[in-house]
Amino acid sequence: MSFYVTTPIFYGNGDPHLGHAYSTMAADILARHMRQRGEDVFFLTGTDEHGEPIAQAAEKQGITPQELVDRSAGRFRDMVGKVNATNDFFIRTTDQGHIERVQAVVNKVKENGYVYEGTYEGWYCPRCADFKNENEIGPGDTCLIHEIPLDRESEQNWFFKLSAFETELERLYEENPERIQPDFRRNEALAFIRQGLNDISLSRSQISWGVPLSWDPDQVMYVWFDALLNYYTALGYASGEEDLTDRFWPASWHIIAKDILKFHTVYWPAFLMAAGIEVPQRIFIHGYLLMGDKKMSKSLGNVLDPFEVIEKFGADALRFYCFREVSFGQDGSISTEGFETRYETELANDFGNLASRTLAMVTRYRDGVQPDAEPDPLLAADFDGAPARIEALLDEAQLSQALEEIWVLVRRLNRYVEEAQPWVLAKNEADAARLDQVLYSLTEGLRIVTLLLHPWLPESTAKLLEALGQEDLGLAGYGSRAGGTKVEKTEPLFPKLQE
Ligand code: ME8
Repeated sequence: MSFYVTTPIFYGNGDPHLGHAYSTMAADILARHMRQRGEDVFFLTGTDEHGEPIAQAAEKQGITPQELVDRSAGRFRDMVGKVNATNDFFIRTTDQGHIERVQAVVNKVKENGYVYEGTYEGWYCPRCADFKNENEIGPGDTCLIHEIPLDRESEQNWFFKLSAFETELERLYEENPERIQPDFRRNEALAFIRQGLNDISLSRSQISWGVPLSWDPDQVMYVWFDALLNYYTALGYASGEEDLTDRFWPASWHIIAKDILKFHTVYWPAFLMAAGIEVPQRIFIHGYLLMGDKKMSKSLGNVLDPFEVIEKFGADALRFYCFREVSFGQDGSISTEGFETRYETELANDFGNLASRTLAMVTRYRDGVQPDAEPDPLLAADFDGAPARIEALLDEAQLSQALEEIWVLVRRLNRYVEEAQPWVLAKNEADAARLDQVLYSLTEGLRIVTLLLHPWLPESTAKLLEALGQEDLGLAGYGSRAGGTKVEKTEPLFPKLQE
């Protein structure tokens, strides 16, 4: 089965921050998990490089827009690597391959009769690149999101007949509620659609930094359509030779945050319908990571720097913390103190110690060979069906619930050590068979949780799996590997923090 997951493409006029890293890590967790299941995976991320804010930022810095986006694409690519994301392609909307395909799709939308010429008159937020409806306007004609004055715009341009898709969109989500997750976000999308949809500008005439319309090159495409189309165009040229569209479209999941819900759940499927292209299967809308109770944002100056965290603790710790601390889908606060607590108590103690204790005992009592014994039935009940449960949760992109289920097993193994007391059994030759069983079961349980944890903790689990003599990453059930494998001790996976 093919599995195609995307992140938003981030604005190429800023620096990557933890919010961008968050969506990237989320998509990567799903991609890695699906590869473990043997699926045919494609994972896309990239940068959104056209539009007014970018042209303005470049002008301020005295450089060309192209120079500006070249620099920031480098920084975003770097972020993707640092969080250890395994994207298959990094799309830039200034790629020639993207531009050509955007033009082809928009021509199709026009051919199909959904484009007309008109005058736009209304309020526009340059930071959102969004035309605002009455109920999206704050006091004094300001943007509710950015709290800046809106521009009154009046210009002659091409329109997209969004209104023609009202009924079809409503039906899409009523008949297939799973398409937008979590459920409360689907209700938001439906509420927006049911208010009635106005046609929107498809092009802008006062901006030149964008994709020109082929039938009217004085106009550039409205940046949101250009940007949204990345998910589709990338498949056409990402691999160089093979066109991957048939293999991966429609996307399995678009991962985004709530700020861009309307664009993804309303504009995007409508545009695809107008072009006669299948709509994406599912959209997961996560919340915001907040510092205290404030949104993290560059303009508010309260950004927790993911690069610093990774430098100090490694990417695994960040990947773990974000999905453990904040339930994926909800808003949630993060903090340095919270991070340190989870690092110590959960990564270093619960998981790190379990791993080092287990490997140390097998080394000490059984010369580093996992004994061959029947799996202890005491653990079987807890591990029964565990991979299938995690798979089912991850099919719904429930990243935090899946992690919690795995953590229950990590804790169960720690309790098992305390209950079984291998160090007591080791003192008495008569308990040798029982010690074999305990060490077999513990090592086997550790192998299962390590495989399950791999998408969140790719680096440390890779080390641990090597120490466990486990070569492939395929998910496995408790008791599926017989004993006899040589294991090795490891350095602490999550070293204690130095003051
Ligand atoms: O909107 N918490 O780009 P953008 C969690 N170019 N996620 C956050 C976050 C936070 N505090 N802050 C940002 C754009 N994000 C457009 C997208 S897609 C066709 C075009 C993440 O650079 C989250 O994924 O403003 C959010 O949707 C995205 O960054 C916005 O990135």
